[in-house]
Amino acid sequence: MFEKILIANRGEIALRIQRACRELGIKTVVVHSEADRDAMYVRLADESVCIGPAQSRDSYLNMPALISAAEVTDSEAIHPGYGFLAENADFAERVEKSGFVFIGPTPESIRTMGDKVSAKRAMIEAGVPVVPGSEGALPDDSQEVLRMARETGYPVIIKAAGGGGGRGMRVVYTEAALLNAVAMTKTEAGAAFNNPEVYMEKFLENPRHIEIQVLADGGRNALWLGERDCSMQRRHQKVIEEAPAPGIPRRLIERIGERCAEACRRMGYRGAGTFEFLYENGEFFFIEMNTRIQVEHTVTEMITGIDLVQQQIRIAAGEKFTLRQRDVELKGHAIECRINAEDPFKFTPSPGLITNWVTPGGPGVRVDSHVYTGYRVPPYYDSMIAKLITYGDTREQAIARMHIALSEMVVEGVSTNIALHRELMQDARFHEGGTSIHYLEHKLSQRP
Ligand code: MV4
Repeated sequence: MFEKILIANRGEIALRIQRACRELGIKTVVVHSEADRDAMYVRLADESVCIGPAQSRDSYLNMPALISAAEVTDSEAIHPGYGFLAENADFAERVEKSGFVFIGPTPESIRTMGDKVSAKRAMIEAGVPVVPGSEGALPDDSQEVLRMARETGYPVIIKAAGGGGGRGMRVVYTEAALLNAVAMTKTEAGAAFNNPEVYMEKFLENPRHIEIQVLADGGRNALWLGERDCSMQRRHQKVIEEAPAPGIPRRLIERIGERCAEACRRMGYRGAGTFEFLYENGEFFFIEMNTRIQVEHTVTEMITGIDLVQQQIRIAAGEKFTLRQRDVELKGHAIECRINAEDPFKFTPSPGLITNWVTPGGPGVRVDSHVYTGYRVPPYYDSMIAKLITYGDTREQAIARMHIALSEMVVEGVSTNIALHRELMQDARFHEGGTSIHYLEHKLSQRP
């Protein structure tokens, strides 16, 4: 096992990784920007290194500074967390070339999945169902593009190969609008991702967003750890996630999960990963793979009892990965509410000093947060300040516990979305389960 790991991230995930390290007896180095100097998790680390000014590009995205920090502290491995450089294949490569272990997949896997066209191709080869469409980048021949769209059937969606997470896409409803939309998406993609390649998919109008968690050792042992429903979102920001996904037949999910695990074996995938699907009319369609630990990994931890961050570290250290599919038991139900420091109506960030912070507790309640009374939420980064997770034997119990936990929670000094979460815990459609990716935005648009 490693003796010392450098954590190349901030906020709650930096603390989450620190906790996993502590349990494994690993010393931690936390890097921080000038804006995060006084954070408690920085003080709690065995060592800390300031890597630059507040702006992410000068600190958390500064590859030479991160690698120097690993060198001067004699760290053996780097955990990238999520966001920042977590899915940057060049960073993973530079980490390895500098003699450190990157806690994550190989640069090659990150690169393949980062290109959504090559990711889709890999899934087709592995027998994972994908959204029907161009099965590759769109050709230059307009007649051919028109023919593909006719065959796919309108509406179609044009997506940038270098995009993902909602960036670089355009929906097309008519043939008259197609070629112009393709040209515009290509131009934007070239500018934004340095890759003008685009592809075409059938546009699914009212799907759910369901994802499968995997863990793999880079060889033949690859497991899937159930699914998560992440449909409750606004502007591509997830708001609530839960596991398992309500109302989807178990045998269907098992079949998809097995396909994902098999895809990992074929790719030699190493570490934790997530296969994202759209689910509509009883069918799964792959859209993207995330090659990192995700914010919502917690709900999977709650229903499996498996510490995913520890598993990432064990796999990266080359420990024999002994977990087997039959050891993965999905039990109970977990829900995560992302608590953001934001305006409850306009959703604009609400940074500032937290003058009072009281977190809930009791059976089945977990709070992942780096925040405390007297903490100042910096204006430079993501506005998420806590993840509130509840567990129950049933979905109803998890919801009831979440509603109580939200009532117990006190945050003063900054605005938050706690009231929205409380409203959602009493929403009839949420209680039914199975709302689509458009539900929250629709509900918000109906507000007085
Ligand atoms: C789609 C889609 C409908 N049909 N693809 C948005 C984020 C990116 N990961 C893929 N996205 C979508 N792809 C087809 N063929 C609808 C979306 C989409 C979406 C997907 C997941 C979660 C939230 C979303 C919000 C709007 C659109």
